[in-house]
This record gives sequence, C-alpha cells and structure tokens, in this order.
Amino acid sequence: MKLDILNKNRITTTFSIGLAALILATSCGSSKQKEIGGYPWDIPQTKPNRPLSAAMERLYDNYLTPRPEDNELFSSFKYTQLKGFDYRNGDGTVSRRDPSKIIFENGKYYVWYTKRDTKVPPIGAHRASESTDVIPSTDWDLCEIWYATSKDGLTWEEQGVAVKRPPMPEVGWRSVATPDILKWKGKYYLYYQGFMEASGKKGDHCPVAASYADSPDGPWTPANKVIVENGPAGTWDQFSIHDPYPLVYKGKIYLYFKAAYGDRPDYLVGNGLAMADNPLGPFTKHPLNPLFNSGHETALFPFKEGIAALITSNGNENNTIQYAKDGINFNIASVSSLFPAAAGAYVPDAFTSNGNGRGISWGLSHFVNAGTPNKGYSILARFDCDLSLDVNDPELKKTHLFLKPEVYFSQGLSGKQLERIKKEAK
Ligand code: AAL
Repeated sequence: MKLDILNKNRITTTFSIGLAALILATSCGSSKQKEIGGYPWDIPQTKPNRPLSAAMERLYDNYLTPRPEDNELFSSFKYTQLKGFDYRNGDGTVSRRDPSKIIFENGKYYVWYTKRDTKVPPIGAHRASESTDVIPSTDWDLCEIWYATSKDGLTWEEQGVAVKRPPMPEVGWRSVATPDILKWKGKYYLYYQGFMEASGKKGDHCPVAASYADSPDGPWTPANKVIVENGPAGTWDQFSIHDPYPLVYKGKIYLYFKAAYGDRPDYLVGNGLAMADNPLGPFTKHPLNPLFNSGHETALFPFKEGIAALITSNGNENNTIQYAKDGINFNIASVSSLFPAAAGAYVPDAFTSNGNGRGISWGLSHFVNAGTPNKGYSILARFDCDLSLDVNDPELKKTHLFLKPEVYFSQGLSGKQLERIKKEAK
C-alpha cells in the first residue's frame, strides 16, 4: 500500500518534471531538443547519434552487443556433480583440484589435476611450520598430478598419476600442483607449479616446471628445470608464478600465469604472459605484464581473432569475462556471476585456432570447501556455459539467477560480526 503511494508520487513527480522540461524546451524554441526526443523504446542495436550518459556510451563502446542475452561473451554458469571420483568418504585425506583445460584425444576427453592423497588432512597455511614429509600444510601441499578420461564429460575414470614429485632437490620435490596442458608439434607438455618448500612457510612461493610425453597417457619425462622463472627481486612476480596456462596463438606458445603481489592482506592478484617458440623455453615475459589487474586461476580461450578470459574472484574486475583482440590488451566484455573456480574448459581449438577461435561451452572447475575446517579437501565438478560461437543455449544467457535462500544464508555472519552487530544495536 505504502509502496503504491510512493510509486504514484514518483510517477506524478516524474510526469511533472517531464512536462516542465517539454514546456521549457518548447518555450526556449530549442529545436534540437525537440528533434532528439526521449531515448527510443526499441533498443538501438548500434550507438545512436544523440547525447548519451557515461553508462550508455559504455554500453555501446565496451560490449559486443547492448543486450547480454545477445552477447557471445556473456554467459551464466550451471554446475553438475561428477561421477567416478572417490573422496574417501570426505575424510579430508583425498583432494582433487585445479583441473587443466580439457582436450579430446583418442576418442575421449582428458583432464589433469592436482591430487592430494595424504594420511591426514592439511593443517593450513598458518601452521605450515608444523608440516612434515607426511603432514601437508595446504590442500595443494604434498601433491601429485593425476589424470582422468571421460566419454561424456560427466562420468570420469581416473587413470593414475601423470607427474610424481621428483626427488629433492629437483624443482617440485615438495609438491607438484595446478597443471595445464599444451600440445605442440605432436607432443604433449604439462606445465605446473613446482614447490620446493611447504606452501605457507614463507608464502605460496614457487616457479613453473614442466614434463613432456609422446602421448597424453604418458609416460611423462620431467624437464627437471625451472621453465618460467620468478621475476627479479622487487618485481610483481618475484615469489610466485601460479596457474600456468598455455595456448598456441599467432604461431607461438602463449603461457598466461598468475602472481599475487604485495603483502597480505594488502596483496593484489594479477595475471601476466610469458611467450616462447619452444615448449621448454626460453620464455620471455611480456613487457606490459601484468595484463590483467584481477583474477584467480584465469581460464583463457581463443575467441575470433583474439583471446577471451574468465576473470574469477580477486580484484576490482572479478566476475568479468574479458577479451583482447591481440591477446594482450584485455577489456571487460561482460559481467556475470557464480563463476567456475579454477575453470579448466574444454577448448577444442586451444592449439589450432588460426585467428578463428570458437569459444567454450563446458569444462571442469573445483570447489575448495567440500570438507569441514579440520577435514579440508576439494572436489572437481562440471560447469556448462554458452561462450561458444557454435552453441546457442538461451537458458545459459539468463542474467537474473534465482538462488534458494539457503545459498545466501550459508554465507552466515561470523561470531565476531554478530558481536559487533549486537554492540551497535545497544
Ligand atoms: C589455487 C591456485 C594455485 C595456488 C593454489 C594452488 O587456487 O591459484 O594452485 O598456488 O591455489
């Protein structure tokens, strides 16, 4: 009732202001104002030749289409539980996370991921000094790289270990984690984080290591050297090169990666690029790095003549899909929600796009909070989206997601917050 009155008042006010403006325009003889009229009811598909607000300028300048529903680089995301992976009744001793992009070989899909199979669950980065050869600090400490295959992307068969931890002091002796795959001139290359200390001891410090094979089923030979070095002291990637993500673009290997810079909690996460003509290097970092000011575990894929990226969590531009015609200078192409964490998409043309990237429509991602605080572990799941030029799924173009109240209430306030709220109420 109250609302009705409010609305009525608002309508009357708006009407009066509109009328006043019209009278003013007419009385001033402003013929330009009369010609322009109100913004058209039928959405102009191209930028109309009229004065526009900053938001409406942006609508035409920054996005592929004015409506996200028509935007090939907008999608919502849907999730499906996978069949085939066992998590030892969720006791926290088995974890699977950070899936690679998915490739299709030998009539099936292949994915590589971090697997932790330890006697006890991780004790946490804050207790890293108590970690041992058998007690992991973080969920990605004391890990190996495993792989699985699938006929339909829903049911997966774990095939076994791809890359083991090498003996000390080789790169990765403490843990090998967060892999991604490259196919180059008929051979396969896995890039991954090679830890030489328990994650959390000084930070989450590591460079990138690699192994190679003639078949996606291995056997994998470790290169036993650092493939992408940390940056010089004082530079943004001096301590960590995370989430290595190779694509073939313009005939070269483009390896995107993440680094977190600055001291926690004031750190910022960004993503950069290292390029090479040879999979085992040398890799040259791009002089404009970081190329992204936001994004954790960024998934990228060839799209038309450029590269598109899912910028999930961390930074001002988290939850955006970005696009760069040149693979370097990225702009926001859309904003969405419920992004897949650590997405590893099926990218059919990851190594062959030839300036005609087709996009993605599904992949695997992870949930890092599958367990309880003392039994922490991660699970892999499937996500579906429509960021493909070859798929048209209007259900995945919906901009308004209705989630159950439980989803929101599961973000419950902490004890400390409740205390503050109670104090404020006094
Ligand atoms: C992930 C990734 C990297 C980090 C850790 C394991 O989400 O960003 O892989 O090192 O967390």
